Amino acid sequence: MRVRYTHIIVARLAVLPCLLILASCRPDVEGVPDARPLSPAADASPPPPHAAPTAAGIAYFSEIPGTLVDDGLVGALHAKLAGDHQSLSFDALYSAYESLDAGRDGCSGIYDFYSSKCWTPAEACGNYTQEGDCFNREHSWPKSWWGGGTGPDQHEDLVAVIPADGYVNNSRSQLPLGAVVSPNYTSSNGSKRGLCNVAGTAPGSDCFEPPDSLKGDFARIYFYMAVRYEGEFSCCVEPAVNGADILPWQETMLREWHAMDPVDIDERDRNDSVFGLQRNRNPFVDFPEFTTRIADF
Ligand SMILES: [Ca+2]
Repeated sequence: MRVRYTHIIVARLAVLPCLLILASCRPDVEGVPDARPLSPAADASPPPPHAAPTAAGIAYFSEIPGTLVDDGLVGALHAKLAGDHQSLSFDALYSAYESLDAGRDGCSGIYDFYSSKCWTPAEACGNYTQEGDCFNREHSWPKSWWGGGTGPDQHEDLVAVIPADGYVNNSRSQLPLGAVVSPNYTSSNGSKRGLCNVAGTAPGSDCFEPPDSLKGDFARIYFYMAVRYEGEFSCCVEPAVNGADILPWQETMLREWHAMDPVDIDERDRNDSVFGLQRNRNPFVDFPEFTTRIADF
């Protein structure tokens, strides 16, 4: 094993100033054009702190040295996440969803990331003609971005393949995440599709924007994907990514989303549930400050 044991307290002390003043810990993005802020309300006051990691999260990452940064940290996290990963079958995701997110936003069934619907297992798609008809398994990092193959483990990765309304999912298709101006579709949970309003995107291109309360969740899923599959995707150059590398405009925006929508208890508990099924977990949910030690995803 390439990593050595270091007590987790070292890492926790090292990042304490970051936890206290999160904004000051954001990486230097000098030279990148200004991106649109999330929303005036989100800009008005500092966000609440991230939820503390669970005991399972602390134990899981305790062997990651607190001194590692950048490629060293990415390499150590990649080795652990890939080595521990026990993929479910794609078919098993539906039943896995039943044990995730219980109680989130008042949903004791299957929590939907693209709409406000709270689903029962029987409502899995199926055909749909409108929002609310059924839910399916959405690759939040679109599968076309790695060439569409169904081989392990990205195609059924429980961190990133999320329950989502089939109609809204189809509406997003493979659009990159981004702030939207003048949406041409808005779902029941406030997800929007329409013209991108983010510096660095191609003129006239469309984006898909989750509601503010989920922006950080998506950012952390993307950071996980970049690390878990670092060096594993030989395809493709897309508007937001190149292989498993997140392009600068997208990364700048996701880091803003990560700070403005901190980890809450629901997201943290979901990570524990994922770990129970898949045997790996999202490090950026347990330790949001890991992002300050990685200059480039
Ligand atoms: Ca959130």
